[in-house]
Amino acid sequence: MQQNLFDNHNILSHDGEVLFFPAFFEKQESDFYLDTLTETIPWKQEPIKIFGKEVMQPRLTSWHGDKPYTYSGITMHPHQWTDELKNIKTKIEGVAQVAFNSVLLNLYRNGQDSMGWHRDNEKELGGNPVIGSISLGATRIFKLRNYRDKKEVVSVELTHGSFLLMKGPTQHFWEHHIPKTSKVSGPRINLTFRIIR
Ligand SMILES: O=C(O)CCC(=O)C(=O)O
Ligand SMILES: [Mn+2]
Repeated sequence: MQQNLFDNHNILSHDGEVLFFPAFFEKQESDFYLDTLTETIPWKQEPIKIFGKEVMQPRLTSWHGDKPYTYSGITMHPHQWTDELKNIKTKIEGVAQVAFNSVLLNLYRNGQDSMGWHRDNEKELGGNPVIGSISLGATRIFKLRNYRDKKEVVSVELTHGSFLLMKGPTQHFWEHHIPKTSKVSGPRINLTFRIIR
């Protein structure tokens, strides 16, 4: 049964809006995107600056869109849109009701690759960023926690073919991350569509 893509509840009870669509793409389409993106994206391991020191990110990345993007002390120069990226973008825009102009791709090679706590609050994303996030491959846990007290934590399992949409004031009040896990050995691809002003 196709779920109703417009009738979805907010997984945050206050100070933000995060919608989760577990079966956004069917299995066959998800498998196709996982294989094709694995092969066609120019994946690279890039350094970031943490307290002025350069360290390698624990995952591979690629940036696609019209403009460069700077975060954690590095500037990513854009690659071209591929047919698959354009098709995914069109489909999520129908639900998000915004026009994305860029996408950051992350490849977590196994359970030891991860993403630290952060907010997507670079100023070129605007005041209330809309971030559309597709997951393919191994299921990983996505955690959100209240930025101030760090105590209130919300967890979501990001399954193959799922879509997570963050909007409203979420990036002001909540930070998010992908923890390491010993339970996962396979790769996961994440696409976070963004609007760069
Ligand atoms: O892998 C994910 O689901 C999260 C990625 C993320 O937070 C980011 O790229 O900013
Ligand atoms: Mn993020």
